[in-house]
Amino acid sequence: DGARPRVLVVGAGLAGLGAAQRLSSSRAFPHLRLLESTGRAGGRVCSQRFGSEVVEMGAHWIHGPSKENPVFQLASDYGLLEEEAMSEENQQIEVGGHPLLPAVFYSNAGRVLSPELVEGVRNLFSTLLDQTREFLHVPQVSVPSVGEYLRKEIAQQVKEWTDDDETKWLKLAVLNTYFKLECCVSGTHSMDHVALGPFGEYAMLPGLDCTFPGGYGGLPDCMLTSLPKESVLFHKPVTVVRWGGSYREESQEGRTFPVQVECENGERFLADHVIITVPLGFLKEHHETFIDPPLPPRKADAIRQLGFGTNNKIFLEFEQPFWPPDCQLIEVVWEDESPLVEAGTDLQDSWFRKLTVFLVLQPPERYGHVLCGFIAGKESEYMETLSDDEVLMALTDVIRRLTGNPHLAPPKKVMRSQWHSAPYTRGSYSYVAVGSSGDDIDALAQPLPEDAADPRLLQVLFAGEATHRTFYSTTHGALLSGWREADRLLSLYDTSEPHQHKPRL
Ligand code: 6YU
Repeated sequence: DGARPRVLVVGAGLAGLGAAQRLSSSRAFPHLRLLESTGRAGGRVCSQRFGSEVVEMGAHWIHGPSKENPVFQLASDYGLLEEEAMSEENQQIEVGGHPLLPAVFYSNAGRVLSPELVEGVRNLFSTLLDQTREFLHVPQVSVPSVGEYLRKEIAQQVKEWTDDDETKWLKLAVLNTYFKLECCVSGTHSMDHVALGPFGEYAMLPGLDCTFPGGYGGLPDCMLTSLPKESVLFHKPVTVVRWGGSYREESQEGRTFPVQVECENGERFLADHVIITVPLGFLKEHHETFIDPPLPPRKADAIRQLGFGTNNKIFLEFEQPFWPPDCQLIEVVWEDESPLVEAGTDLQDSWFRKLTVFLVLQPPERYGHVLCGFIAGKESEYMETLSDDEVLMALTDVIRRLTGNPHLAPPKKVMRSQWHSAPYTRGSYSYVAVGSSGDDIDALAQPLPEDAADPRLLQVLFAGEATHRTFYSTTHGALLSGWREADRLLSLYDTSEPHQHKPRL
């Protein structure tokens, strides 16, 4: 066994766990180690207690839960989903990435907007957004970003609107809410940062997005328990991955390893292969020192060019709901805003304006009256620097304005994610930014050395959501990327027994 290849996996998110699970199901890799910087598995899948219930600080839904979605399949196998989510009927529903929930639009003028007005604007926005996905094979795009395309089209349309001025402004204000919502979906500060040409490459699967009744974290937990206990090491932040070397262990005379991974506490691990699954945000900050010798220029460029922004959640618990009983989504409209007018940049005075949507956690019999607000971009990063009390006060003020009730009782509890400050994540998820394309995703996924004569000489492999060309920014993209790299290694070594691709349940 001593001669069998040694593999290290860095990061115990879904990509790392998926890779480790697949490798450990083959006898070819008895020397497998998973190094995780934090004290828990799951990474950006992160369920936490909020009072007596569990809420999601990271990934929320299974996007497109249907046969082709490996997260859905695995979660179903582990028995983590509700019957309804697994029904054939639910699997066939096509929502195009935006599930429709019963929503109420509140404006900062203290009024609820007419559903007819909102519906018309929503249809317009979703038609335009669909158009932005049609530029994939167009050689030359007229504007570089999704945001600029949408604004150009809106500016055209406005000229044909026959409404009175007040209605026109209101419609533009609602459109602006949709822009901010889209920033949350793409995890970006502005849709002007999201590249237009490649936007249609992100693939959507059929199925009505569903959640995990016991928390998303059940999935990484189950995956973790299927791994040999001694193979997973927590609190092991890797500081440098050295490759192309010839490292020797005292106990293993004669055998040399090309890879040496060093942790913050100085501990070192030798390997034949390492699969790196750290988030793109971490790589952006550290790639120059994290990998030694440094990455080839093409790969370093990909890391710089691809986008990795922030989307955070803010949970608020109320004694009494201020929203109607059937409402599942609260959307916030600032009547003085328009996508055609540059927004103010004063974060301190207006960060909360970027928070555009609150999800009402369902069912209320279970959660009580809990809202989950989403906020993306620089405003979200600024929010991370505030105290809980400051966030609570600012949002109480917003909600008082929305409801027109200056005496509305403040939420009794607040909790939020802080993904940009998280040292081993540095943001929320990736997007294809202006100046980059799907080729950069593939370049990032390319193993090293690039010119390996024999694939067995591949030393550094890359997985993680940002390395999946069509499913980036999702849990299924992450899981598939981990499997992809495990399969790459499995294919290099003759395994006498057929691979067991089903995880041990
Ligand atoms: C999804 C959803 N979802 C909301 C929010 C967030 C994300 N996503 P990990 O980071 O998990 O693991 C890496 C590990 O490495 C980690 O444990 C680190 O601690 C460790 N590490 C780092 N450095 C290390 C070191 N030096 N040494 C050792 N270890 C180290 N996805 O499917 N549904 O609803 C959401 C959402 C707030 C933050 C999400 C969602 C994204 C997923 O969470 C994410 O992709 C995966 O969990 C990542 O797994 P991983 O293993 O790669 O990394 C058209 C178009 C537009 C395209 N976008 C549209 C899609 C919308 C995406 N939606 C997201 C929405 C929400 C609400």
